[in-house]
Amino acid sequence: MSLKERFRFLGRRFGIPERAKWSVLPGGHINATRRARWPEGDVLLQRVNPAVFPDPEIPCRNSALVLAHLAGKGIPTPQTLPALGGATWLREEDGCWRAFEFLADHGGAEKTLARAPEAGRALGAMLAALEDFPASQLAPALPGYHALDHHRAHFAAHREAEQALGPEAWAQHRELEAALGPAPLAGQPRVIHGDTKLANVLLPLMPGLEPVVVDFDTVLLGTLAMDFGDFLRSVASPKEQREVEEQGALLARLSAAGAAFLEPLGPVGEACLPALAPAPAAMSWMLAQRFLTDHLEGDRYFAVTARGDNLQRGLATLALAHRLLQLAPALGKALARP
Ligand code: GN1
Ligand code: MG
Repeated sequence: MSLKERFRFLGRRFGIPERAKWSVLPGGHINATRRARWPEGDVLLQRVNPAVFPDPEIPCRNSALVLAHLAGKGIPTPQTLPALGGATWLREEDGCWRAFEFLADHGGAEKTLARAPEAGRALGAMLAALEDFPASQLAPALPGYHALDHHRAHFAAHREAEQALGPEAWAQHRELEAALGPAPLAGQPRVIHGDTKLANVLLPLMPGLEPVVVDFDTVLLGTLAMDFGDFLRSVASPKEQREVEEQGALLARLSAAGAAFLEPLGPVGEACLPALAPAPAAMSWMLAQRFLTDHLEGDRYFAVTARGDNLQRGLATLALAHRLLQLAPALGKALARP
């Protein structure tokens, strides 16, 4: 059965009628996501990828637990749509399937960069609401996820990396390695989202609605620096492409978005400031190595449309990490300003 047919087949099990019109939702690198629309309904159906998540039920369970916790605290969350028998997700041979109501009055924050502070505030509020979530309820969805050492070791094992990157990118990589030190993402352990890119914050397209944070599959015990750094890396380059932007303009955008992110966290954020300034560079450097490793290993993890996509993403993300490293001292100062 083709993926298209699988979506229609699973769609019926979530109550999506034959007459629904389907469209593919692009953007994610891992899971397959489609939207089904008919006069009385609008649903997002998603297959969690078992080639990436060793047990795809784990992210489904973790995410359901966290969504219930957030909803209980009045944080706007995506509405889960159970399957016809009442199950929150369906475990199939080709992955784990689940559905949400499609939020047609919201749009991904990556489409309106000027609204990045709004997205940051929503992420900060979500993190603050996770402070009392019992981490013991979470199972690890991906071994080594957000473990910089793990990704560094995998990348370093590829002797052909230097040649594949070329002299300029290789020099950037070595400079980042020397400057960031052994543990640039360290900090007080706390439950974090784990994928705080702009596209995972849906902003309202009309007045009277609240932003909604989505994609809790990677929720884990991590540090504030990880979610903060990943957010600002995405604000700097939401499409993971080489961007041409004057450093001053970039710094102003990052400071505004970063300050908004920290605001709902109160003094917690302030105490962490020195560790937070290099975090965007560190998260970008880690992601670059993940893309590059996947390229060198034949694109088994991040979806590509053509051979070379992960190399391009990796090189662009590495160049970004290098720019973010140069900006780190100024970013630290800008965030510390009262
Ligand atoms: C992946 O699939 P998506 O786009 O939600 C990745 C994140 C990366 C992100 C970069 C489970 O997320 O870690 O930051 O791509 N998720 C996983 O766009 O590896
Ligand atoms: Mg994700």
